[in-house]
Amino acid sequence: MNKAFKRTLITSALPYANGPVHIGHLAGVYVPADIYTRYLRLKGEQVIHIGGSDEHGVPIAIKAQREGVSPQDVVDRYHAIIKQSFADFGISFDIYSRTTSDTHREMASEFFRKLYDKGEFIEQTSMQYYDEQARQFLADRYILGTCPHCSSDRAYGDQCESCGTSLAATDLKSPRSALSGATPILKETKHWYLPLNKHEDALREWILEEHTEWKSNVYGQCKSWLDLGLQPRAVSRDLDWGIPVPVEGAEGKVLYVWFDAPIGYISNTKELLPDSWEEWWRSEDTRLVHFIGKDNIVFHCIVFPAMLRAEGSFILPDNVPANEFLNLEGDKISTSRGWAVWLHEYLEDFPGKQDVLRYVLTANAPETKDNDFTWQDFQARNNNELVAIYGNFVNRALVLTHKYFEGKVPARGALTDYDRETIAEMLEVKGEIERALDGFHFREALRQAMSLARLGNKYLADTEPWKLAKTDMERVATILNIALQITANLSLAFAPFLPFSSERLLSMLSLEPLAWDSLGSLEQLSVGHQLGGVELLFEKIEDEAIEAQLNKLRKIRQEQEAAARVAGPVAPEISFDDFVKLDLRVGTVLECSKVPKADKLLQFRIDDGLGGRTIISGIAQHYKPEDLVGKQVCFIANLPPRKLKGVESQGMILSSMDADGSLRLVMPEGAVAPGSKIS
Ligand code: B3M
Ligand code: ZN
Repeated sequence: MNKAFKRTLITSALPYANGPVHIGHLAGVYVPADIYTRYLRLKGEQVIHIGGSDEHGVPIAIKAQREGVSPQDVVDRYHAIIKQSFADFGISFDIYSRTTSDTHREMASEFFRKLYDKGEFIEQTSMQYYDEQARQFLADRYILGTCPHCSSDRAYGDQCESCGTSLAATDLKSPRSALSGATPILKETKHWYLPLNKHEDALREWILEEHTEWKSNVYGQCKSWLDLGLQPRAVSRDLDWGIPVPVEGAEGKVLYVWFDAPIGYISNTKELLPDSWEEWWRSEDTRLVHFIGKDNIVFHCIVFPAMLRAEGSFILPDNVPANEFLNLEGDKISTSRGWAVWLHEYLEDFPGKQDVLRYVLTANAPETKDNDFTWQDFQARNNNELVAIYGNFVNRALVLTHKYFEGKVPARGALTDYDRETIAEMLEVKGEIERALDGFHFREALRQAMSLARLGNKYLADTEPWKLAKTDMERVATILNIALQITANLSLAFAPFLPFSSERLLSMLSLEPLAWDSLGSLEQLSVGHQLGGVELLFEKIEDEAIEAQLNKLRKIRQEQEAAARVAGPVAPEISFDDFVKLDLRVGTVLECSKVPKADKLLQFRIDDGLGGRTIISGIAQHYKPEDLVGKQVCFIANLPPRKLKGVESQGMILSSMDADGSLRLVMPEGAVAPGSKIS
């Protein structure tokens, strides 16, 4: 770390509190942030790790509306789940708060007000859709309409989910409000914009010249944004969920979620350290590091720094080690499609195996490119690395010491050349891990920690102390002393990565946590020190457990495919005249029986209010005829008659079929007179 810095402030992206967190979140942001924080803490540096839930924004408001609850209910629910998942996985935040806290509302309001008073915003009016019935402006997601590209009638104001095209709300044909169904009107609205262009030159110099050390994926994205030229960005929205714009005449307007969320880092620091938070945010000797996913780069490297510059009293980030995305079994993780491994579900299926997931996600972290999580790789890394190398080595060292020396650390005698080589290699690991972690290369750092376990494993396999027990106990003592020192060093080397296992290993060694500086030392355990009891550090994961996870995913995929089949693409548009040509009516079933020699057909006699008619319908596999007598059904009354199995059918009964092939008749919700028209 640069000498000029006295303390490190680490932030992790604030996840939206509209769903639980999954392995993609953990791999991209929270595990690396936690490794880094634990590493600095072990080194005795001044460090805090700030986290919290992002609780504003349109998707949360929409979810609440769909569920018929308040947005606060939604965020209360998911904030609790997310917070618990992070705690369960050992993500060691110094604070995990939320953007609905009073401290945050106040901080974000004051921030906005200061920029407003300094004249850092520009005000602009634009035309936006307004729902006169609901009396509010509509965010893009609140506007539905017909997609100009694929004619799906369920396209949103920002995107058509049928064909994937991104849209402007005004592109939609026949727009309607998701709130009331009314056709919205275009109405003038005023918003505050942060003129990013004003900060462009300063940002260009700060990033492109002064931060060439940033990860290439981050640097590259910033460069392309800057090269395109920056535009003013609206920092307010017409919405009733969020922090009110603290300006007169701004009723019904709130801060844009991406304006308030990053300020959450500051608010949460203040909540944690009410008396000294400013030292962490206003002092040039604080080093600020943002851990985020790649979709948040522009906000953390351009928009938030521009806000901070406009405010004027805060430091800018020193680094933003953003990761790429983690895919799951070859497919993009998607909350809405349910294609994810949820952290709380993982722990139900693999209780106590937090470190296995932390290990796999780090070993396979999407540091420079998108990466794939597969259950097979998860199993292989557990069985072939954690169990077969790390766990096996530790277990042998401990069990042999218990067997030959009653669990007391034996003394080293004369060293062989091979011993010395092993010890020298052990000493090198510290520098290698540090070099990797200082450069945010977490995979490499973990690989180095594992190389120490490999070294130990090889050392025992090569020296075979169990074969020497009868002939040369002094040699056995030396070997086991060295093996135990390696074991103690492993608890330290892995501590940032696998905190739960390190803690268990320390308790097997009966040791207090070690200081990072001692990593590689041959004096971690003194001669005669009594070890604790031995347990398995890692367990093999059997094929059945993996198969069960794969089955879960297969089921999700089948459900998705079925849903896609059922919904299908929308049929080509018809005119209203075409629709009214259909004579749809309700009738009462007078009689119903099976058609002889046809297993699928039922014959109905329907009271259609016009003297009655016969209809044949292919639903015999779904209903017993006697159950339908007296029921009301819907039918098309003006189809030409056609003969089926010698009987003339005068119409068609309406039904609907699920993806799994189960069929239900369409029936009026309450009784209506036979022959009533459907419109
Ligand atoms: N909630 C987006 C996300 O979860 C956003 C991050 C805010 S960080 C200040 O990806
Ligand atoms: Zn479309």
